[in-house]
Amino acid sequence: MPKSAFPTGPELPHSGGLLAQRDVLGAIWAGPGKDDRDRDQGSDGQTGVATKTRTKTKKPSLYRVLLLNDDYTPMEFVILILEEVFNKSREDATRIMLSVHNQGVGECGVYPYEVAETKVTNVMDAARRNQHPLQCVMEKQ
Ligand code: TYC
Repeated sequence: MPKSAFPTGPELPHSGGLLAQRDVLGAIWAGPGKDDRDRDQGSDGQTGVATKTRTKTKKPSLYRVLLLNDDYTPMEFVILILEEVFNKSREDATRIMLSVHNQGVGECGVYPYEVAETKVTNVMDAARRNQHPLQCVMEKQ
């Protein structure tokens, strides 16, 4: 609200505070307020109700994709999966593979639901085709 829009002064009795007082004075002296503006005449001279559309801005939920360790899947296969499916560099892929090998589980990336689901499916399909017991899961972040 611009500072000069409404006169300021001592509060009126029973005014409900300075804000309410300003609203009353504003309605008398400052022309239509924001609620009145909705029913103004447009350029066609007709009175109508302006509607506002709210842009949909819901963020998609994110899912963490995890690789699980096992004793049989070759390290090189896991590195290839991280490079091909998760677009990691060889250095990052090696680091993540070793982290899974040592910690039991490790994060490959965080994605919207359908992207995460596709990556899990691609990993599990590649593991099955190559007869490795590698497991890949997703969890809500
Ligand atoms: N532990 C496996 C090995 O010693 C390597 C491995 C790493 C397997 C990561 C799975 O997600 C995995 N060959």
